[in-house]
Amino acid sequence: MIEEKPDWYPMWRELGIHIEKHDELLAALPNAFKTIYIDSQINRPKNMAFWDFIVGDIHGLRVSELKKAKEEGKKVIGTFCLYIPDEIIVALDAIGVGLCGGTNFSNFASEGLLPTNICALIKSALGFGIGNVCPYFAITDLLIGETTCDGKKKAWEILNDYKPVYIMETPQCKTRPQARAHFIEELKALIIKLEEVTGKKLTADKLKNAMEKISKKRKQLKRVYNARKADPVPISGKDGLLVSQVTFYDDPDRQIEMIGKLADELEQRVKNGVGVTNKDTKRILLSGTPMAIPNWKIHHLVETKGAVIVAEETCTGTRYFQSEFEEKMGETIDDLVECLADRYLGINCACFTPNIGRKEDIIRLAKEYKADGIILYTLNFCQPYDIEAVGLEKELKKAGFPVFSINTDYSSDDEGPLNTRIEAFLEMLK
Ligand code: BJ8
Repeated sequence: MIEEKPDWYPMWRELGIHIEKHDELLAALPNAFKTIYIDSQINRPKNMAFWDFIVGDIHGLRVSELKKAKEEGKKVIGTFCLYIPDEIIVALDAIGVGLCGGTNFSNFASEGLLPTNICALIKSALGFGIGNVCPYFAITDLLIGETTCDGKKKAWEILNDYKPVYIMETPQCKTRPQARAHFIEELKALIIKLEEVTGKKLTADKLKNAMEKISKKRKQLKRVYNARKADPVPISGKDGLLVSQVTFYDDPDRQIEMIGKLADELEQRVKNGVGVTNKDTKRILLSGTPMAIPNWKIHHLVETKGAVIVAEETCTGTRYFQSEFEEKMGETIDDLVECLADRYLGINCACFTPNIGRKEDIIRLAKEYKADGIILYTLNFCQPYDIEAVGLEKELKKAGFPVFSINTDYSSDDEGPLNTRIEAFLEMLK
């Protein structure tokens, strides 16, 4: 499929992309993908061909669709956090694109703008935003930031010098009634901002339809994750992660269809006892900071050592689909916004305090997915997840799970020591 790609250069030039840097990026990605996905895996589900195509054509088909939609008058809205509801964007006939960066390739553009002790995700996202190497950034009409962690909060101020950025204020203590009330007001303010940008008026019908559509996408992804509870596991952790990563920027209708087909195949595999590894392979639950595409580092290290990652308690994993709408969503915009607020406040991100739900989630998931061990994964300099990892390690061990904490970034410099430590951890698992 990669050989059949049309010539996308005119489109990239039109978007103002830094072609030389972009070529370097696109030369590196297929090689990494081939090593990590094609050469090191066996018996992959046949429906993964769709995701292979999507990665092979990462800046092609989808970007051309976005460009066409813009020519037809639609707006493209970039987001960086799971707390920004796609439902509102879709209901206003706009297109949402999740933009976090998962590679240090773009750091050349953010160097000097940020202190060195900032997490790799922020450096990468800011670099992509400023360096004109990412057509998804280039095509957006508006970026929506949020007040989750301190690093992101301040990064939006820098990004705002290059692109229009709207900040949504997410509460810090979400369990308080006044925090819920404030979040509802923030959602309403977001609606007003997006109405202004799109030139469209939100109606209850449009919002309800969008909520049903995005909820359907989440439910299909949940089916894929549910299949990963089986032993032998029907899909690798790498492929499970890739499916999650792509949901952030691909067309929601296509995602519903393609994830649905993959889920059908996986459920059939489970019935037939077909796996990508042998039964009784060591099973790992990974929990921590999100892994934006193409961050496949830990999955590759773990899975080339004969173990398998069975789930990710991350925003590019179970947090994406875990919390769902109440059955009765309501009929008015006010009802629906409340329903949205409750669903989104159910996401257990370390930026919130207290965040007791995350510990409960990890223990529940470790049991449901029959994990032999838990890896707590933190990007260097991510204070919220790093601090939570200290307490979580103790609590999870107390609950009987072997735990291994990893602090790392996007570079390959620490792969040697990490390999040794991961090997030692896997060996001690029963
Ligand atoms: S809901 S996890 S997507 S905030 S890794 S930038 S926290 S310093 S990404 Fe996140 Fe929303 Fe929470 Fe999810 Fe800051 Fe940490 Fe960096 Fe992070």
